[in-house]
Amino acid sequence: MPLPEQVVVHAAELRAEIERHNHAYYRLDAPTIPDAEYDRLFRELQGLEQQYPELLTADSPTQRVGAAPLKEFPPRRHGVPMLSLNNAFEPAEVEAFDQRVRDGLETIAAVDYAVEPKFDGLAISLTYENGLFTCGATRGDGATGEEVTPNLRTLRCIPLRLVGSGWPALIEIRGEVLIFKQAFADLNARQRERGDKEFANPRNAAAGSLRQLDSRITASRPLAFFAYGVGAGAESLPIKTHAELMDLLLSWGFPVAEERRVVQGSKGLLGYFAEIGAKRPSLPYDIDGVVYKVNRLAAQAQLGFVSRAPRFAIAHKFPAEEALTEVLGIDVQVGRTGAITPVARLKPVFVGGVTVTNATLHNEDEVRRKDVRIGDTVIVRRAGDVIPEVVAIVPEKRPMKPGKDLFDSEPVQAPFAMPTACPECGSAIEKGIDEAIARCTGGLYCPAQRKQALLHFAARRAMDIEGLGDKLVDQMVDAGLLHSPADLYGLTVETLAGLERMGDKSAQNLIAAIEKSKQTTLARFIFALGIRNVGEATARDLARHFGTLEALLAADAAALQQVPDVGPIVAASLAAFLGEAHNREIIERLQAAGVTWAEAAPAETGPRVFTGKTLVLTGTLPKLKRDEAKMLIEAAGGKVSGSVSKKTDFVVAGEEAGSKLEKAQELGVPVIDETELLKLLEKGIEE
Ligand code: 9MJ
Repeated sequence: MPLPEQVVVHAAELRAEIERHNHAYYRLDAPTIPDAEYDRLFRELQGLEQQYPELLTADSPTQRVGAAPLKEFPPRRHGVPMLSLNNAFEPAEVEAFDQRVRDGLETIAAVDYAVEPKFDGLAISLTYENGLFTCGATRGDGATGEEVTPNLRTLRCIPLRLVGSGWPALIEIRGEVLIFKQAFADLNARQRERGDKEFANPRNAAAGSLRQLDSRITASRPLAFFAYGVGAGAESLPIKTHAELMDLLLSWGFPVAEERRVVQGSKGLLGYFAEIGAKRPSLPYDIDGVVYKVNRLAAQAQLGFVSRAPRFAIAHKFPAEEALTEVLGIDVQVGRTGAITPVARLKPVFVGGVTVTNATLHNEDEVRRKDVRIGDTVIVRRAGDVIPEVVAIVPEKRPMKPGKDLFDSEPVQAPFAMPTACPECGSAIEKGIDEAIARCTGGLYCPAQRKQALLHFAARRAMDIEGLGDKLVDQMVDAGLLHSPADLYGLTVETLAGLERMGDKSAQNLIAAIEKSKQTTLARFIFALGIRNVGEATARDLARHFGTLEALLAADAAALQQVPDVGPIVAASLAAFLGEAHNREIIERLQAAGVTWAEAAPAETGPRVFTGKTLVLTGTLPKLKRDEAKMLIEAAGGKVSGSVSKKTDFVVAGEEAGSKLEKAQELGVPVIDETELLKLLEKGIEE
């Protein structure tokens, strides 16, 4: 059917009107029309779009109701990494932060800080291309997240098209998805009525709602969003401060914190902390602290980054919440690397937004120092998503045997004693000299370590084997089917189908997921091996440095320490792991089973392409300001130096480059221009 002009116009009018009502309802909390009238407009637009499918646009409000379920979330590499923030808890730490900032900026004057609440939700990145929302992703590991675009489309407070003007062709908006307190209470009431499981707290509910393969479920959840930053595209904004950035985001249609402000110096920071702390109970959403950011963007660039967090910002967290409860028992848990952790089993208690039934006692010395015994009343602390811990006992409440008077009674329970053998496998428990942590010496012989090693191996950020959960791993290890990760690749549908609660279809799915995991990256593979002290970031650094597994396997402790960020401890863990014949055998079997990766794939070169590299900037770059270029290079792990030497890896030269360019040419240091710099930042260095 041809598309009549007046239909196009009418659809555009309907869309504009619906978005206006959305804005009034969801953003201003001031509905402008009755629900029934809104529904009528919405259905009219839906009807038109059904009749003329070519009318449908990506930014139509009808697209907010959810789309057909996905099979999985595709990975999404962020244009600029999503940073995390360092934390401060005490005023002295805030003062130290302010001092570092002033030292870095070489000023004694009070620094202007943009301050804002710290939303307790989950961080996401929204990509807009020519003003149109095209992609949204979770933070993930900071470099790569999961794409959840259809889910984010359902959030009425996220603009599908930017309003106003002045945005670059491509921009990443950073912010937090959360659920307001009242909406959370209503959601849980609904869950209860339906007999569905209730959510522990708004943060979990928000995270669970956003990670739905079926976006229609997300659409039914009351998710909200606040913007607080920009990733890619920041360099071309006509602004000088973070406060201006927030105003700009607001003008484009994003909700931003009303409580944002600019204050001066550490006094201003602490004053704001006290003010928001007092307001916290009456805020409509949960916050777990406040965030301080150096206001001037040029100053931010000058301060740069340390590791994966900016030096120009810090999160000042509220104190953890505490509650009293009773110790029902003390067990020890065996971790993935054999670490033995004493754990207090507690009478369930609601603290920091969740019901806590276990709390860590950290290690033997801690239990002894705190003298925690069964039957004791204890103070339990939980901060944010940190593991709950026992802070102290309440001595007056300790159960005592009857005595002739107060001074003649003794505790009912003896002090806690660490077992000398692993409760899971019976192997000896050993503690190195000067080590706080005791370890089971059983290695992969210990089923507890084996189970966790397998779960780690299969984890999303490791080999990403979907469907291999803890119940299944427990069963397979107990049945003797799995001794090491390499055994996973010998499993068949028939073997699996014999397991409890495992239908043919689930067995096939799991085998398919295992098969799919064979194609991986070197960084993921190294991380998946579960080597002590080798986390995701170190695994990536190792992959990038060595390029091939063979080179890594051939490296000794000294060669390992050549890797940026690998110190003696990490090098020793790696050397110990690689020195074990059975670990090498597992690696060989995994490769023989077909686990493979593209060597030096761009994904592994990662966004931190300049780790360990020193660059020198000279002349005027066509697009980037000097401090913007510096910030990008530092965000990619590199250092910017003021002078050229033999150690310089690249000189980035612009217009009117002078003596530094000559020096580079003299020393044979590679010279690149801005375009090449940007290309390297995006694609990585081919070495
Ligand atoms: C939260 N969670 O509210 C940042 N955040 O800035 C605010 N988080 C942040 N800023 C840089 N307000 C990295 C994270």
